[in-house]
Amino acid sequence: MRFLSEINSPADLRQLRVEDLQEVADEVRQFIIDTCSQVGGHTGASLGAVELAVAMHYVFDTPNDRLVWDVGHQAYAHKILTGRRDQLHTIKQDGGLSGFLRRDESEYDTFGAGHASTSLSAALGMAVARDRKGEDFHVCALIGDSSLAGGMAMEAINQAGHLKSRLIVLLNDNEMSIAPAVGALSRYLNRIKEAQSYQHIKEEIGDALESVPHFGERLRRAAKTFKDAIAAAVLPGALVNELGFKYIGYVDGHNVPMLVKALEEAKKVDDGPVIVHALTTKGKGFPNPEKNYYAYHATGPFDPKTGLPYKSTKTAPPTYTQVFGETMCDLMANDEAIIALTAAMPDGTGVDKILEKFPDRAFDVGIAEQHAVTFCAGMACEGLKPVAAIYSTFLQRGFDQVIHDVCLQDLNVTFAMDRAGIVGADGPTHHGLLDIAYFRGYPNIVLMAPKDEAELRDMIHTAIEFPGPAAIRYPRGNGFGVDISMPPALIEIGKGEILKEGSDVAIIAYGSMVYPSVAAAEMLVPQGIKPTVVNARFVKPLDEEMILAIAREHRLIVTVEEAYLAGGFGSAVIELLESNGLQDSVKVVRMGVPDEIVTHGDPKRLLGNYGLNAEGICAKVVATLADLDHKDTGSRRFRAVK
Ligand SMILES: Cc1ncc(C[n+]2csc(CCOP(=O)(O)OP(=O)(O)O)c2C)c(N)n1
Repeated sequence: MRFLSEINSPADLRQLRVEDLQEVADEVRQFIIDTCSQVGGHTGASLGAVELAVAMHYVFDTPNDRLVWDVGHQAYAHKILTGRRDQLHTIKQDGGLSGFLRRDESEYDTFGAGHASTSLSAALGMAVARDRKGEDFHVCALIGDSSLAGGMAMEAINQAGHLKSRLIVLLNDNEMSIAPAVGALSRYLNRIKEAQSYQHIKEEIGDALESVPHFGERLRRAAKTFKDAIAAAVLPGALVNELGFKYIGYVDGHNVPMLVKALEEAKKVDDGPVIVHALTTKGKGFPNPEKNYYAYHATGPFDPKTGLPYKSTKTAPPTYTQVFGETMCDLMANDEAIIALTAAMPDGTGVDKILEKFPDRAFDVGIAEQHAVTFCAGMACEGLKPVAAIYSTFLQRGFDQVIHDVCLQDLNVTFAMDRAGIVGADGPTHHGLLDIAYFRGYPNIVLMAPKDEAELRDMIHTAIEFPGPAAIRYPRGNGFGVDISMPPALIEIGKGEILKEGSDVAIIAYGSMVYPSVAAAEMLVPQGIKPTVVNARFVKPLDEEMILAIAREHRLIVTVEEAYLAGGFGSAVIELLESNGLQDSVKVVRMGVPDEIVTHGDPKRLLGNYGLNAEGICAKVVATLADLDHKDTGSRRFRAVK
């Protein structure tokens, strides 16, 4: 590495000549390939943005000038150039660098990211603050073509054009989301590209006509009027003229000197926002002859020579995501009213298989969770049975739409909330820990969580057939390998399942915590403790009858959930007991995630930190029973003394 080993901050980069920057980019790209081949990561997304990062840190006086990245998954080159090169191999791992951006990780990470389409709003806020304070730095937001189509980004564009704030937007246009980009905006960006090549052709034609003897100039003028009329229809008119943005582009996003020139031009625009349109290739330089962008947006470890993933020899049970996709295909084959949706995560949610099999009844709406929810509501009004498969964390975006558009109108929409719980390497922005709390407060939504993949099948069927809103939460990763060959069956709404009957303690578990609770019970029995174990299945409606009966028969209830405790499943149990005057007759201990931000890293370790595994649940039961015994003896002794 001729240059990279000497670059410890962007200031070092800025000492170099423009002519050397392409080589710097090559070195950064190789460094990403070498590192990601060992530890995995958002390889393809980051490889596509190498030259953009080099050019931005060269042109802008970072960190004084503010760079605002969208999502942050593509920012590995930015991390490398801003003093984090030697920690890149720790990315997304316990105690290592975040896979996204965090203000507390580096002063160059001006705005935390992880969810899409935030950069323009944040950058505009910074630009407005700068102007109010009378300061003079540049603000440059980098955003991908798919994130640009997200609602928030559109709202920011609307305001930026109106305010005429000095703001630079670098558009990283690779025609890809995680899957191929979808939507009219993506078509619009293509039109810009076509229009520009058209402009080129137009000039060539003009030149050719001019050279016709005698009539040349007349011909050229006539052609110009006609061609201009067409050009006006396809040039980037909407963004530039109507929305108040200046436009520089398009630029080859892998040519650093060209990018530097374009960004230098953008810096000169001082009377409003300007967009620099860079064309990039996702996964540029990835060592795989097959152009499978879809697979290398993010990768696990891979062979740096072939780009092929290191194959695991273990055969694992299917993931919840796969089971969801397959179950939906089974159900959709028998019921034409069922529709499947994803918001830009076809492979992540299993909707890719549905899109293949039922292209007319499955939609990828792009990074548009809010729209996805209300789009479902509209379809439900007309008698369809839409199922929106959206990660728990991303459905936070559609909260109001779920309440206002779906629940309030009691519409039959099913929410399949994948990645509910602790997701691990992606960290705080991606953990799905809030969905119970954010939905539980609304009266008519049914909330459920399966104990395993077979129950997931039943719940999908149950939720779709339930005539009102229903949501199912299920975790990231593999199921337990249970039999899933049976056709999905309906489950009685609001009915839990007693898995083991005991008398000393009742462990009432929700969703992913049922199997660990069963395992904990097996560890308790040899210690002379007789546990009851319940698969709650529903947090709304709760199986009130069963829980109240359990409360009357046990002195200790332990609730277990993979979610924030505040407003969660355990809270629902306590509220039920309180409403029935049982709050003092049974001790309730709630296990779940406490009131703190959960970091990134190995999901097993993270769950273990909160006692959310068999050992932790067992230990909690043993300690609480010992405590109760101690208090009992204490109060007996106290009564005896009296
Ligand atoms: C609100 C939200 N929805 C979905 C995602 C998942 N996601 C992460 S990156 C990505 C694709 C982004 O595409 P684009 O903006 O074009 O950037 P690229 O990866 O192509 O560089 C998606 C859908 C997210 N991070 N946030």
